[in-house]
Amino acid sequence: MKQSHIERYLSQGIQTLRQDDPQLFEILEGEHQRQSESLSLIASSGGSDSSVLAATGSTIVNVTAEGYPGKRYHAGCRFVDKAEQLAIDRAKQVFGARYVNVQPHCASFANHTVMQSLLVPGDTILGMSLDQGGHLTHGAPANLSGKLYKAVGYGLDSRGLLDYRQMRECALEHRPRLIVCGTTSYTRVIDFDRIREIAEEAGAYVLADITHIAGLVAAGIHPSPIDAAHFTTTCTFKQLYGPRGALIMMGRDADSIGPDGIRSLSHGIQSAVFPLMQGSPEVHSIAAKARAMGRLLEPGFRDLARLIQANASELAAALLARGYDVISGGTDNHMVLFRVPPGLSGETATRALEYCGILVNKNKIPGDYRGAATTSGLRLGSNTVSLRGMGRLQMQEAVELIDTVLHHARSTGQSGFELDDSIHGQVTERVRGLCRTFPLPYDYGAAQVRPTADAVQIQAALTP
Ligand code: DSN
Repeated sequence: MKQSHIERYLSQGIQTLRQDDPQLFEILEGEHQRQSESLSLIASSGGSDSSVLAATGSTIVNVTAEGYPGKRYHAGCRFVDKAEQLAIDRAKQVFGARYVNVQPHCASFANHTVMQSLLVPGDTILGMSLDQGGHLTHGAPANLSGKLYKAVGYGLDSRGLLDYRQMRECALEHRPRLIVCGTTSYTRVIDFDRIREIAEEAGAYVLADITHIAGLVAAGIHPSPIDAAHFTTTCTFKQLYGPRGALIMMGRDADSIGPDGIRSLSHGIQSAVFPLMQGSPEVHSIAAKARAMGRLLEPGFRDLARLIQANASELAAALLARGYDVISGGTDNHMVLFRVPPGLSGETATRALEYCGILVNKNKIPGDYRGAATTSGLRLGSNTVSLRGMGRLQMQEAVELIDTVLHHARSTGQSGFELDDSIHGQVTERVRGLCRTFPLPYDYGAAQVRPTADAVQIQAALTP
């Protein structure tokens, strides 16, 4: 097939970069290799395939396009309009939504945008506390959401499960205008219908931030909040394997009249995204969101989502079998949260594991006496290892390697650690072996980059 204009231009771009700016080229090449050779168990990592990256890097980025399809403030938006409408239509199909806005630059902005469409400074919001698994933008004191609004927090019960009773009590006591749900480290199913019931009783709106579990929701593996919540937000780069950016979605409440008594809630979001919060949208990201949504509609994505969940369960089971304190006793999604052994903090454990090529992140656990920069826990996630086609045996091996490092690493104070060279050498070699055997899909070469449709490989990985 003859190369098209855009194919020539994009491949010329990478060649020019290598030739004219070797300093930057080497940084980018080094990062690509680092990702290939690392065992990423970062819960917020995904993996964008080369077709998503090509859309992100295409010349559509040159278009300034304030406004929405068919209603722009600049000329030259014919193709941008089509790309944005395609992203909207596909996202609606993926999530069963009635309204989608694909312009938010990131999920944090998306959350602020929803708040701006509903609230005035001083209003009360109820969100999960940061140290219980919430997100900064759900009302943390350090974030604008905790400064503009009176933020009240709910959390987990003594079993590490979301405390709906506490949520209800807080809602009835403080009468928030908005209840924010969705978490960054909660490993169990979230009952969005129950949260809506609490909100109805308290006279509040519901915002579900499904940034972490959006892929499981899209695949029908986790209950969807689209109709239960008034507003659903998600980033597009974690479990949706798309570009940096976010979506705001609505289901049955899209046409409900908003707080001003005149406009619908979705109309409120439309004008809150632009012009209230953002100017010209990132049209290249919108094009890449369209591509990512297209990949989610492929039948193989459900297999990948099942693998993500199965792999996380296996990680939790293997940790429990080795005596680790797994918060909530297991997982229903892609995340696992556990306590590090005595003598180590989450910070030293993270550094020691990274030294051996295993990437995780330190995370506070319920009742943690350590701060967020140190922590007593680690959070694991299975999005990227599942994309690589790893399965049950590889999760067991990953936990064996984690256990080896955590039991041999010695804290030297602050965030320092010591690890015997022989342990470092053995673990690093086995990590490299795993990564070589299960390369990231983009190492296969462009022609074969269709991992989410590769049900055969995924089914093979699911087989013990
Ligand atoms: N919210 C952070 C996380 O969960 O890792 C970044 O996306």
